[in-house]
Amino acid sequence: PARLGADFGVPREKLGTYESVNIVTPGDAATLFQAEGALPERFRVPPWVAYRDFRNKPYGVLLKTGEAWRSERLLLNKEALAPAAVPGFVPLLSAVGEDFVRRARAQAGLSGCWSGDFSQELFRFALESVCHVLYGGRLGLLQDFVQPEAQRFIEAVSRMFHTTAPMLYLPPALLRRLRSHTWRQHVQAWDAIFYQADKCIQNVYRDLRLQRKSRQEHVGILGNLILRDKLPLDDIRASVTEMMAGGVDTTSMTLQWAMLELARAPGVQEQLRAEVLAAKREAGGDREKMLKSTRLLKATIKETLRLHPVAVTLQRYTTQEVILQDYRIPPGTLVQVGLYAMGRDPAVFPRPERFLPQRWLQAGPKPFLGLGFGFGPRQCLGRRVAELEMQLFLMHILENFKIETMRAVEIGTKFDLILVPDQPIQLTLRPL
Ligand code: HEM
Ligand code: 2DC
Repeated sequence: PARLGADFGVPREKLGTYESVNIVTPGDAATLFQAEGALPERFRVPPWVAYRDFRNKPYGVLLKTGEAWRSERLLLNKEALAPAAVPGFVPLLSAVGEDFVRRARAQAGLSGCWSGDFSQELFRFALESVCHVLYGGRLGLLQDFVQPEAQRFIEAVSRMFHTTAPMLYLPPALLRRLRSHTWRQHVQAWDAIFYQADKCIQNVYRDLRLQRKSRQEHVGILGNLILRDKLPLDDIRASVTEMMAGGVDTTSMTLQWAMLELARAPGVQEQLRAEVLAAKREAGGDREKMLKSTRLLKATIKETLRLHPVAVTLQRYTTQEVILQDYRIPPGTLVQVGLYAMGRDPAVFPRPERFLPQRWLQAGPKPFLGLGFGFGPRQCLGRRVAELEMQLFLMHILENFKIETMRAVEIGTKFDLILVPDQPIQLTLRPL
């Protein structure tokens, strides 16, 4: 069978001009990912490709394919994903977490607690964090005065995601000819993203050239890439821009969900706090050491991403025939793993509606269950940064505050290209 078709009865879905096969079990995900070769490809979001073609900008790793993707990705992995990068990241990310706590304490000052929708605060926290590891310096977004430029960047990323969704399944050729309101807004959003990222990149480049920074200082992921001199500067810029944009809404929304779940499960919150405080006593405050003995903390993030994945699906184009649910799927088929659906399937996760980080700590293998960051060589490039950032944030918060939620309303999920809460999440931080 060379093509998908009704005569083969393949479970398929048509999205505009795109056809895909959809799977929802860990077993099928295992089959799919085990058959992926050295150059895995996912669905390339057409408006993102169209923007770069329109403005004649190079693709970063997010949109590159084939060998060009692989060689660049391997170089980026060394700086951003390798375990060897962790000791460098921990102090940088921990410092931003501490600043958030300081700010929260100040905000709690008068009334004794800090309540509200923390989205904006968390966007700033996330941007400050990712910039600290990318550029090795601080923007100062957790101060009282926030640079309007940083604020514009944050708004541009949200607008970029938001305007992608309605154009998601239009073919790029059509998109380029489009002069619609949505397309123009989308172009504006990316323009703002590239403009702000370029300014940050230029600063680092200039400092390095003028040797304003000693080699001892942390030069950041960007500085290391420039000093290594193995990638053309234009490619470095493209991927660093992607990382800066990819580091805002993803971790901030996940942290918001994590805090909501912990507020609704005070027992879990207490257990987690006990783990963190015990780890702190043992490690004498050494954050890197603490991270080695906080299993429940890691499980909490997995559990949060199970119920609230950032990506509604993972996708791969098959390169060889695979058998899924007794169907022969030909090479070149777009297959989607329904991450959101799988996370809430009682056959995969018993009592799926319950927030139970402990389920990740039970004995036995858990193959292809924790897929929040994707899988294999094409998995999330920012995974290490994101995990450390979120773990350190939650550590600092739990050491200092009780997390409460004011309302008992159910909060749903909506698709804004990434999955986000369908209404504002109201939280309270109460100093311990
Ligand atoms: C790709 C999730 C944070 C940069 C991805 C993918 C997922 C994902 C599911 C697709 C992986 C695949 O196809 O197997 C997440 C989640 C995050 C997060 C859940 C946080 C909670 C970040 C951060 C950055 C980032 C902080 C930047 C520092 C990227 C990039 C790619 C990617 C560049 C494309 C990689 C490639 O194609 O080679 N992410 N992400 N992400 N992510 Fe993340
Ligand atoms: C959106 O049907 C729904 O991590 C589509 O940091 C399939 C699809 C393809 C690629 C996914 C996308 C969905 C959601 C957002 C993801 C993206 C790959 C990377 C991106 C998951 C599921 C994200 C958020 C990156 C974004 C980096 C960008 C800002 C430069």
